[in-house]
Amino acid sequence: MEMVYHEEDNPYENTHYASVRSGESKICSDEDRKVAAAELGIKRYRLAAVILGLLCMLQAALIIFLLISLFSERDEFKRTNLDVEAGFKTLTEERDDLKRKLNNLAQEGWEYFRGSFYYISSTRKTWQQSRDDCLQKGADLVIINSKEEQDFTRKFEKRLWIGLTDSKTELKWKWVDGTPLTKSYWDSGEPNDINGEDCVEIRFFDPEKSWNDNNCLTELNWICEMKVRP
Ligand SMILES: [Ca+2]
Ligand SMILES: [Ca+2]
Ligand SMILES: [Ca+2]
Repeated sequence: MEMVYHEEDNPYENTHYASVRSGESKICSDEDRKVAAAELGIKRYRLAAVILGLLCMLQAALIIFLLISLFSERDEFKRTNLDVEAGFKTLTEERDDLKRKLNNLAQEGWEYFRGSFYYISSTRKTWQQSRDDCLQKGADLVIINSKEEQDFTRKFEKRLWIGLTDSKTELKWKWVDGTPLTKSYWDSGEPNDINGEDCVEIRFFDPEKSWNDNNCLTELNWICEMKVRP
C-alpha cells in the first residue's frame, strides 16, 4: 500500500516551517516599517521644505510690500516737502511784496487805521475828480463804517469829500460801493440840498455830527480809503 506523505503529518517539519515563516515575516515587517519610516521622513522633509519655501515667499512678499510702502511714503514726503517749500517761498514773496507796498504807501502819505489805509489830498478838486484820483490809486473815496472811522476823518481838520452821494436819486444816499446809508453824522439842518447839493463833505471838525451836502462841482480836498482787510 502506497504511503501518502503530507507535510502536516510531520510535526517537526511543520514547526520548523512555521518558525522560518515567522522569521521571514518578522524580517519583512521590520523592513516595511523602516521603509515606511523612511517614506514618512521624506514626506515630512518635503512638507517642511514646502512650508519653508512658502515662508520664504511670504517673507519676500512682505519685504517687497514694505519697500514699496517705504518708497511711496518717501515720494509722498518729498512731494509734501516740495509743496511746503513752494508755499513758504510764495508766502515770503507775498510778505516782501506787501512790505514794499506798505513802504510805498507810507512814502506816498497814506496813513493806516483799523484795517485800511487813508490818503488825504494836498490839492482840491470836484467830487468826481476826487473820486477818480482815488480809483487811480487803487482805492475809493472813504466809506464811513463806524464812529471810530468818523472820528478819524475829523482829526485832519480839513474839509474833505467823502464817498457818499444822492446824485442818482434825491435823498437816497448811497456810498460809492453801492450800499445805502444806514448810520449818518449830518450837521444840524443838513442835508438841505441848497441849489442841488448831492455830494457829501466833512464840513466841521469838532462836533461828531460833521457832514454837509455840498455842490458836487465845489473844489475841496478829499480822503481816499484802501481796505487791506475786511
Ligand atoms: Ca471804511
Ligand atoms: Ca441832494
Ligand atoms: Ca448842505
